[in-house]
Amino acid sequence: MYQHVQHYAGDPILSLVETFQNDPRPNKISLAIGIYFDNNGKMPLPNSVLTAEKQIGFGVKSYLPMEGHAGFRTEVAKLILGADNPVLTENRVVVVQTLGGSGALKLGAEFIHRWLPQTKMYVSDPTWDNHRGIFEGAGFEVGSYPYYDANTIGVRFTQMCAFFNTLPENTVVLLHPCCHNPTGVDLSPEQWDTILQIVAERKLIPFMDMAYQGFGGDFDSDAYAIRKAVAMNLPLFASCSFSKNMSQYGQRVGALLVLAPNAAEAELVLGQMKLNVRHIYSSPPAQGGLIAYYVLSNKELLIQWQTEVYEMRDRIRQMRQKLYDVLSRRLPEKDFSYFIKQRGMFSYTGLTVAQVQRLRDEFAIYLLDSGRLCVAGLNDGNIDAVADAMAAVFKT
Ligand code: PLP
Ligand code: TYF
Repeated sequence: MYQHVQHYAGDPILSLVETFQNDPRPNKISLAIGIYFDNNGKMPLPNSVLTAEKQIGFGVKSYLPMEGHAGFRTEVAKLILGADNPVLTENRVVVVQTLGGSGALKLGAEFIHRWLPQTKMYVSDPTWDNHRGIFEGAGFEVGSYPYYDANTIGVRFTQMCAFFNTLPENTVVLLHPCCHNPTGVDLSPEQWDTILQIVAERKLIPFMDMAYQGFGGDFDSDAYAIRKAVAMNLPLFASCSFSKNMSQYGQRVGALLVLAPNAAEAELVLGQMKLNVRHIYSSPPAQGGLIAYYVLSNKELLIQWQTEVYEMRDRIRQMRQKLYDVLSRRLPEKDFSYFIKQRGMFSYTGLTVAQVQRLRDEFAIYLLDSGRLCVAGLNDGNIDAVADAMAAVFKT
């Protein structure tokens, strides 16, 4: 009956995690998946989140509404747009609690494809693999725009601007407001100003996917591009995830925000979002939504949580510095400053596929074939081994 079903080769990142798990070498090190690990190599639960979990407890949770927990939706909008953002009182920001950032992307993609059916969309070259899959799954033809420059380990900004300047009205451009996955290479505020000006002039639809708020600069500066797009009154879609910054990976906590031109249209958009949710999974998970609501709505817990995220961010920065220090000492002729300029959990290392393969085969160190390294997987116990091995393969 199912013989005709096409074989699925597996997700490249998740398959590599499996290969790692089956690797018998005791000294193996995984820097492949995008998960934050602490200095002991463990996934930490922030104390603020633990406090919230204890308060919420294990009792029965009823269904949430289709659009999610009302308090969560209000607090998320404040976190992303800034608590005093004037649009918050204009009732034209649609907020839906979603199944992680992935769910927000899917819901946004489905909505745009259904109601603006002629649109094409573009992702950065490269981007998180799943962006393409999610948008193609919603019916989009997905192209890519110039982004990463392998020669400078920076952004091909001139080419990116030129490309945006060719796009027709209502084209969706997927942007990473902070901590670009997979490269770690972000736009500066000035570059955002330029790009968003082009987005406005050409009447493009910016879809900002923010899965790492708090890991780049701070919670406010990481949301710079989103807030600027709101200030410019662009037809913004924004997805966010609490998987990493609240360690809610398995609880599936995220949100989709849409800026509508007015309250009446916001109501229409929300209605269709609810309908779509109803027809796919009826309502989002209660536990994770309540946890995030509890943290975000309690002033002390909010500050404690943000401080805890900044500790994670600072630990990642220390690992970047250490990697830079060791590699620069070992190979003084090479400029490794990109390791400290990149932001967030990931670094495009500049390693070739062959070099990545050598790291895996000879040193049991796992990076993605693209050369992406999860800096948050480094710690005081493994960084010397990783830096030594990288220096060895960089030499070849
Ligand atoms: N968007 C980006 C850029 C990501 O890196 C991720 C997760 O790794 C997601 C979205 C998905 O987030 P979630 O795990 O909450 O679905
Ligand atoms: O490492 C990454 O970029 C992500 C991590 O359900 C991830 O792919 C893994 C599983 C999942 C969502 C995100």
